[in-house]
Amino acid sequence: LTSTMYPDVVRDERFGKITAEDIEYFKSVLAPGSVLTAAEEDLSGYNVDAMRKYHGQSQLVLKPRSTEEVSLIMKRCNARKLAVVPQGGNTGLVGGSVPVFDEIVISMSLMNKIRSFDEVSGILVADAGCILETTDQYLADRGYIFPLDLGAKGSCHIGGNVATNAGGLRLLRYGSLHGTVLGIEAVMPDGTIFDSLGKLRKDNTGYDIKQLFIGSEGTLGVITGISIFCPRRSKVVNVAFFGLESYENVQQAFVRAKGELSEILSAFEFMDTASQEQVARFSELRRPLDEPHNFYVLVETSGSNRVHDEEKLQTYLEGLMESDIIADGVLAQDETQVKNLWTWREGIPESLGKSGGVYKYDVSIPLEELYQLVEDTRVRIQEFGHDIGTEGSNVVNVVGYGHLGDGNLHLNVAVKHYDKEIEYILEPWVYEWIEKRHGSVSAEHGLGFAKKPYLKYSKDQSVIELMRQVKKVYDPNGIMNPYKYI
Ligand code: FAD
Ligand code: 2HG
Ligand code: ZN
Repeated sequence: LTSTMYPDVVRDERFGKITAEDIEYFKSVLAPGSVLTAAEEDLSGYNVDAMRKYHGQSQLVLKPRSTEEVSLIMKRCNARKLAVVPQGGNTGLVGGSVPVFDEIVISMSLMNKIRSFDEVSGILVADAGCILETTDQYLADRGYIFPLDLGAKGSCHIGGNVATNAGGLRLLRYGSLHGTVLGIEAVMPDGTIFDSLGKLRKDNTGYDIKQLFIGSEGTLGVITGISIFCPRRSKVVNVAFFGLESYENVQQAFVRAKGELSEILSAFEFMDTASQEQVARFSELRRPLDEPHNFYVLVETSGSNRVHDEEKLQTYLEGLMESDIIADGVLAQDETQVKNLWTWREGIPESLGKSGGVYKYDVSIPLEELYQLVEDTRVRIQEFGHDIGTEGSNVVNVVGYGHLGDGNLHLNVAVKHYDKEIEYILEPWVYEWIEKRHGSVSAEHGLGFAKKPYLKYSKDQSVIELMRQVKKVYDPNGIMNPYKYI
């Protein structure tokens, strides 16, 4: 079997094919409604990713309700060498969450219970299939916050977040999941339950095996539960949005934010003018600033004393104005305005998705050169005879934005429809560009199917070899999320 979608990839014939007996078995061990077959249901939603770029051909979706059920599924799959793809909210952006051929989708959506929450320590233990926004709301009601937030919060699962090691909008403040996740429960490919669901902030007892699952993208096992350290929710949140004329100014504003807002700084996001025009095309909201600027920054502070926080932010903005670092700016006056300003940042991926297709590059680059990649990409696209913009048949929109505070650029190249010619102009050129600067080809979205050929631009061969060995130890039959990066 070859895929019409991926002509260069061939189905691995070592993998078994699903039989009527397999389906009977799954029906016998799972609750009614948990076994979805292509013969009886439309499985297209499980076979296509959020960008509608990657399409699989799975004929079977399983929806376990407990860790024991996942274990029974995996035992059978391992014995029969049936390949599987763990799927969370299916919001991943690298084609990792959908099958390539006929892999079984293990959807975690019915494993969505909070297991415990300690209101003194702030430690939450929950099923992997809990939706991020719902989990955060549960915590908000108790005065706490989930230490990760991102635009896909309404659909993505906390287990999916851990599996991709998602970064998001407040990594600058709350740190990486490698620090906040305290424990993981997972089912190994042979059905063994890996129980490392500890609730300790300090535990130096040898190798920290659970770390391997964070960012493993479904290639080592199925994450079924997590325990995570959640901070207190800040009582006062302020947002400022300002316009700047150069990337140099953006960096100056960042350095000052760290110095002057220091402990209350919770996000520093930057956006270029093309990204804001794209949001404006589809938004009913009034633009935050009247005049156009080359760059925009959204700064968020989270603290506990309104007078103190507002004074700090006001002084910071006035200082930037006086030094001609920013050209114009606004401060949100209430919660609605805070939300509206965030829309101009969080709404970028969705608005770009409305263009047709988007080539996404989620990269880490030393800050000084971060925006240079966007400019060089525009030049390259034009050299190949395309116009930059949104109107016209031959246009390509090149947009830059991202988590500046983390050195993470999102370069998005929006096209009317996915087109191999554009892809070949950009790849591997973008990754070679990154390699020269010792950056990362994946800052936060992972590798999945999309970046499989490009790992070598960021990781030394010696490291890749060790990764392969780890994969072999954990998953000797290679049934976990095959054809992806490892
Ligand atoms: P899925 O998409 O379902 O899966 C992603 C990967 O994890 C797959 O390889 C899958 O096999 C694996 N996986 C999922 N669940 C499990 C499990 N229980 N056990 C083992 N493996 C599993 N990412 C960021 O880092 N920062 C952002 O700011 C950000 N913003 C986004 C905004 C939008 C609008 C969208 C669409 C995506 C965004 N993302 C962002 C991408 C991000 O990776 C996902 O949103 C999220 O982390 C994936 O969670 P999910 O539950 O949807 O996982
Ligand atoms: C964000 O920061 C997400 O908005 C998505 O990581 C970025 O779509 C993208 O390229
Ligand atoms: Zn991001």
